[in-house]
Amino acid sequence: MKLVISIVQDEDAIDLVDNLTEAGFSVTKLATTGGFLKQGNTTVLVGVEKDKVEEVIKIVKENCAIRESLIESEFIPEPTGIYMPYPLEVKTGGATVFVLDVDDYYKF
Ligand code: 2BA
Repeated sequence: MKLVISIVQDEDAIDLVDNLTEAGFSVTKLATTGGFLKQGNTTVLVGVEKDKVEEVIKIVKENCAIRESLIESEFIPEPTGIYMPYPLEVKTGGATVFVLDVDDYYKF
């Protein structure tokens, strides 16, 4: 048995958990915080048989792909003196995934 641990952005977590659940996987969702940015993220735990790991990773990839979004950054002064909003491209999404061996598994 394997434990797939996926650290994902909060905005991707709901769809990810829904799709994993619909595909028949048992899922635990933890509210976590990244050590570098100190911002909230979500850690999703899925215990599965070895032959199902690829399917779990595929669902994570589908729901947490890195994508670019446009946000409006600070207002930048134009030569005319008017302050205009300046659109900025930022990357969102993405996942950090660990696959661990599970020595023992009990349910009481
Ligand atoms: P990512 O590498 O995509 O990591 C996103 C989040 O995944 C991390 O949040 C952390 O919660 C988790 N994570 C990533 N690698 C891990 C690992 N080896 N072990 C345990 N958890 C892990 P943050 O720590 O807040 O990092 C957010 C983003 O900041 C990272 O995105 C990376 O682009 C950057 N980053 C992280 N540590 C850095 C460092 N020491 N120097 C420069 N940039 C760093």
